[in-house]
Amino acid sequence: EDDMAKLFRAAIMGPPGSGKGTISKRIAQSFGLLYLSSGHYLRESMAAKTEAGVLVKSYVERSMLVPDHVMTGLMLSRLEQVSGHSWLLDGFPRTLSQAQALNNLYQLDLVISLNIPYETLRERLSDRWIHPASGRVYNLGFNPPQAQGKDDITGEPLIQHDDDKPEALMARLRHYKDVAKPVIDLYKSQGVLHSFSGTDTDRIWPYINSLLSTKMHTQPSDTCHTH
Ligand code: G5P
Repeated sequence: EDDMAKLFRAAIMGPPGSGKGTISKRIAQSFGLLYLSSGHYLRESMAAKTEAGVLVKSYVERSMLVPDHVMTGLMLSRLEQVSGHSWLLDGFPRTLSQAQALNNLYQLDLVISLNIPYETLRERLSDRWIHPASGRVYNLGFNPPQAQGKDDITGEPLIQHDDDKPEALMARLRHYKDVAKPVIDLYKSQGVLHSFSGTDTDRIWPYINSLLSTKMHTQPSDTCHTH
C-alpha cells in the first residue's frame, strides 16, 4: 500500500524550444502527474498585471531570467498547494540556487534532460505560435493550426512570444547552457538524471514513456540514453 501512496516528483530540463512543454503534456496525460510550468505561471502573473507581474515582465521581455528569489517564491508556494500530488516541473529549477531551494524541501525521483541540436532549436522557435488565453502551442511545421493564424478551439488569433523573435533567441540559447550546467551536475550526482538526445520529439517520446513506466514503480538510478 505504501508503494501506491508514494508520491512521484519529477522535473524536465532543456533549452528553449527543446520540447519540454510538448513532452510534459504527454507525461501528464499518460501518467497522471500534475504539470507545473514556470513559463505558464510567469505569463499568468504578467497577464494579471500585479506588482510581481510587472516586475516579471521587465525580465522576460528582455529575455533575462527572472531573479531566483521571485521564481523560487512563486514555484514553492504552488508546490505547497499541491503537496499531496505527484508532479512534474517544467522550466524550474533553472539555476543552481533554484535547485538548492527546491532540494531543501523535496527530493526529486527523476530529472529528464533534453539535448537538442542548436539548429533544430532555432528552426522550431522561429515557427512557434501560441494562443495566449489557453497556452496552446502550435508549430507551423510540426503541429500547425487547422486555420492559419487561428486557435483550433476558439478561432482566436495566435501570437508569437516576444522572446521567440530572432534577436532574443540567440541570447537565450547561449545563456541557457552556462546556467544549466551546475544544475545538471547536481542531479547527476544524486543519480536521478536521465538525458535524451535527438532532433524529433516523436522519436524521443517512446523512450521517455518507457522510462517513466519503469520509474514510477522502482528506485531512481543514473542512466544516460542517446537516440
Ligand atoms: P519558458 O516558457 O519556460 P523556455 O524558453 O524555457 O520558455 P519554451 O520556449 O517554452 O521553453 P519548450 O517548452 O522546451 O520551450 O518547448 P515546446 O514549447 O514544447 O516546443 C517548442 C516548439 O517546438 C513548439 O512550437 C512545438 O510545437 C515545437 N516542437 C516540439 N517538438 C517538435 C519536433 O519534434 N519537431 C518540430 N518541428 N517541432 C517541435 O520561459 C520563458 C521565460 O520565462 C523566464 C525566462 O525569462 C524565460 O525566457 N523563466 C525563468 N526565469 C528564471 N527562472 C526560471 N526557472 C524560469 N522559467 C522561466
